[in-house]
Amino acid sequence: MKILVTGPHLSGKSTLIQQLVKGNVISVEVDGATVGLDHGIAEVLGIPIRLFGTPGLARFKTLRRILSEGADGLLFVVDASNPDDDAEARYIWTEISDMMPTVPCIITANKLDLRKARAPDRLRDDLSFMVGIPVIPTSALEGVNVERVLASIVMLVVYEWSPLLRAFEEAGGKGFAALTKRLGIKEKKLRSYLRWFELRKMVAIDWEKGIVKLPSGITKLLGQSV
Ligand SMILES: Nc1nc2c(ncn2[C@@H]2O[C@H](COP(=O)(O)OP(=O)(O)O)[C@@H](O)[C@H]2O)c(=O)[nH]1
Ligand SMILES: [Mg+2]
Repeated sequence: MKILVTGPHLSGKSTLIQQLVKGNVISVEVDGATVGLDHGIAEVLGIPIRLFGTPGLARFKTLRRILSEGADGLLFVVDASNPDDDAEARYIWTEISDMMPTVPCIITANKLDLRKARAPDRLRDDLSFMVGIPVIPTSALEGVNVERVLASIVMLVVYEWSPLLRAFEEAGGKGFAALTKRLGIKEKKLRSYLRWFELRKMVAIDWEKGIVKLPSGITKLLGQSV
């Protein structure tokens, strides 16, 4: 699974990714500002989650576009303590929601440890684009709520794909024919779906026997998403 971490410059994206991948991160920076990207692999219930942090400066739009390709979910990091950055947050939001209009998203109201940090409701008043999107307050610096943010976005992505994943869970052991029948699609289409999920490590496939299994973490998350 691939998750894009974006938001304005200095909102805490790199810090958040560092926390989530426990230091195993590749960063490209100059004077502490990410110019290229942050990348690391986190884990939720044994499912590897590839995190890609983008640069937050307006001029890095092309890089954000490239990094957004194939992303299954979005974490949008806002500095809750700094209203001066709201305009930039709006700008990046407009750009990214244009690039990936349909992927599941969570907003983190970061820097909650600072006295000036706005509570999620206050932040919603200031940033109207947040309407209808789940917000989780975090302190990336102190590691508060960071695991919850990751678990929540993974949950949303699994929920997004739950009709297909449920079909794989229920009929995956009976061969591809059972799945094509159940889903009402041709085998070629089924195979392309399966390759897509396999690439994201959301299914395990025995291509010769035509057996599809879900990793235990996915089964668990499916059980929680009713
Ligand atoms: N107080 C506080 N500072 C933070 C938090 N997250 C990040 N920072 C600081 O904010 C600055 C920018 O963070 P960074 O992760 O580099 O931001 P990025 O540009 O979005 O990648 C750094 O000095 C961080 O230490 C937080 O939750 N609380
Ligand atoms: Mg950074």
